Amino acid sequence: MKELIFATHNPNKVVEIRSLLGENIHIISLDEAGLHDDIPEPHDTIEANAREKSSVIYGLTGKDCFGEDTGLEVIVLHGAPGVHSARYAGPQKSASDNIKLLLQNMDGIIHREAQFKTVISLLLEGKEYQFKGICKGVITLSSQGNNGFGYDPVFIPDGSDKTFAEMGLEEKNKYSHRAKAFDKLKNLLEEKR
Ligand code: ITT
Repeated sequence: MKELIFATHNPNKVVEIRSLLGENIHIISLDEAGLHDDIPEPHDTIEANAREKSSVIYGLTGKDCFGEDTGLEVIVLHGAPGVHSARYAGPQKSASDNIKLLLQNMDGIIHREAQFKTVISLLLEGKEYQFKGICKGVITLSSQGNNGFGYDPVFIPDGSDKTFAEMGLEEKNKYSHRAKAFDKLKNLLEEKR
């Protein structure tokens, strides 16, 4: 079975990715690998931050691994919060603070189109592969639903009338940026088997 370390400290991402990758790929979380330090996200693009996560962990372990960075890009806010999505309302990385600020900044705005973008950086024997997944949708006027994490309560993907936070994981996986990116990763690993 293929083993990959996942360079994240977000347990919600680990749950989602285990459900997406199935039984032939064994995901080891950073906690399980005994790696507890924060990984910096110093760059101004999602692609570069994804690479930072995988290369830091590869440098520490020498093992095959991947990181992913995700941003919510709102058209009328010129792509914000984008690469700054995790710390939009400050370094505390609070989902409720981030949502509050986003809704405040979109107060009175009719055009609420947005997209989630996920970029995965996979390092296999030190060689990098990147995969992107985009999910288009709209930002709601208020929070709806209790599932998921991050901005899920305020994002309705195109093709649905529910926010991600009103969906179970299986339903979110039908639409999500993360599912699209990880399908591509899965295909590459299949090819290499
Ligand atoms: P790691 O860097 O440790 O992987 P993180 O939570 O900091 O975890 P990101 O920098 O990729 O992850 O996330 C940027 C922000 O976007 C952060 O606030 C997340 O909660 C949010 N986010 C990421 N994926 C999301 C999703 O599928 N649905 C809703 N919000 C999401």
